[in-house]
Amino acid sequence: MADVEEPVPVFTSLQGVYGKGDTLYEAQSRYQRLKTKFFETYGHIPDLYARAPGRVNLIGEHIDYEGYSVLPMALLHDTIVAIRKQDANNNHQTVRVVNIDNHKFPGFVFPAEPLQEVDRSKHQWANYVLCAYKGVFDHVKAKGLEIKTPYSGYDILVDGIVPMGAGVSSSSAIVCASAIAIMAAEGLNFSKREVAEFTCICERHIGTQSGGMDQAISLMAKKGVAKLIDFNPIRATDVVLPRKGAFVIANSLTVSTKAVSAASEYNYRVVECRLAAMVLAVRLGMALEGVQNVNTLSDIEGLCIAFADARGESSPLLAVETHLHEKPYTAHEIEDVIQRAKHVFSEAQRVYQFREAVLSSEADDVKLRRLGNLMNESHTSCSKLYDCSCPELEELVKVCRANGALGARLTGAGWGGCVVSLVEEGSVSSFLESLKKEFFRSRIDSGRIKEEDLDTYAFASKPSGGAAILNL
Ligand code: NG1
Ligand code: MG
Repeated sequence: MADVEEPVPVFTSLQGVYGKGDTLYEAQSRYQRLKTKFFETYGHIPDLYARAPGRVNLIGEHIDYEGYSVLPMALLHDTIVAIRKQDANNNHQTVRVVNIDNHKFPGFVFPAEPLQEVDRSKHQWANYVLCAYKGVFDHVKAKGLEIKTPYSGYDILVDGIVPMGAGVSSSSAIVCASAIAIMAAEGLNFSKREVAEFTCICERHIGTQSGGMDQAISLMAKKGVAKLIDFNPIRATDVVLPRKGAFVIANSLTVSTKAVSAASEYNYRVVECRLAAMVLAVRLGMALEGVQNVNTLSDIEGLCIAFADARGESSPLLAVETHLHEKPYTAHEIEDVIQRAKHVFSEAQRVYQFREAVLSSEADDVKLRRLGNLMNESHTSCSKLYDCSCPELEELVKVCRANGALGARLTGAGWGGCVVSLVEEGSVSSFLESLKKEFFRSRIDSGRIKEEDLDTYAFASKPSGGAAILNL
């Protein structure tokens, strides 16, 4: 059975999920605290727990929603959820959602009604749980399974340590963890692929027309390897990274408020890409009935390649150059659209080049340089062609490169959030020291962040494992 067709794993202890040593110890105290707080809040202990990790995307930015493969790895940072199904004899079934940090994230009560709409006009953290709740039952319904009424309610407690608004997918961590918790509380277990698909769809109720990278890696991650994620259908292939390399994640401290203001930027990009795809389809001779079904640039890649091949070249970029510049669209009118399409096609190629470099038999240091160069090219393309960077990200990328990063790029949607750098394993601590001096020091001195929190803003990470249900 392919990995993606396996059910979401169920563990009876933390050992299978978290590493030994400090991390396991920290995990133990987090789960213990969750249990205690659950009892204090609801007067019962939870039925079960679920966890889902955040991720860092190594390469392949803003191309998942265009149907192209991406290459992320899961972080150890995760969201954990404790859940209990409310007693069946209670006539007032509700979905109660509380956060362990209830000062910052106040609790909510929703009616136990899985078909309710998510109110986008009020951006509140518990909407992510509501999306998951809706997603599980939309999926149950889509499968033709019976949903018993009256609907059962749940008591839910959430503890997330994935940095927020940082492009490392705190949103999908909470959606995926909540979804598998509700699924398990209902006695259901769908395959990782199914959960990845329906959580991608249900997270869109937040308001962004996102692709499926974050949910897919959160569910399909495997300890020690990054994953090449393909879409339509979702597949996940192990990518074993060179041992001598390490990835360092550093936060630009500019929040990428994608679910609020940057949502429009993100959604514009989705629309611009669709526009580019439709114009290219028409230009390349597709019949109008066909054009209606064109949604993404990957839908018309075949046409682009056929066109380019006829000219003796084989890149979809040639079709972009030739066809998107022609009248009646003036270059000015369509400039953005051309740039977006160029980014998507070239970024899609870089993902495969990255994977090829990883698989090549070259020495580790040669490999690492190639990977670093691809990451740098990816950043330039995001910044110049896709226009999803910001001054703080540019500054941080520069600092990373000047201090030994073999490659450094924005990760996640951009417009703020984190930079991921590839550095040699042996120089991780000196690299972190340099970032502290050259980027974070002034921000600590000005009181923007606290020195003791620095390791939540800059850290090295190895690929960690995927989402799991825990019967502790
Ligand atoms: P972040 O910014 O990490 O939430 C978003 C999308 C991804 C992908 C990246 C850009 C969501 C849930 N995720 O990630 O699907 O498109 O941007 O590559 O919106
Ligand atoms: Mg997100």
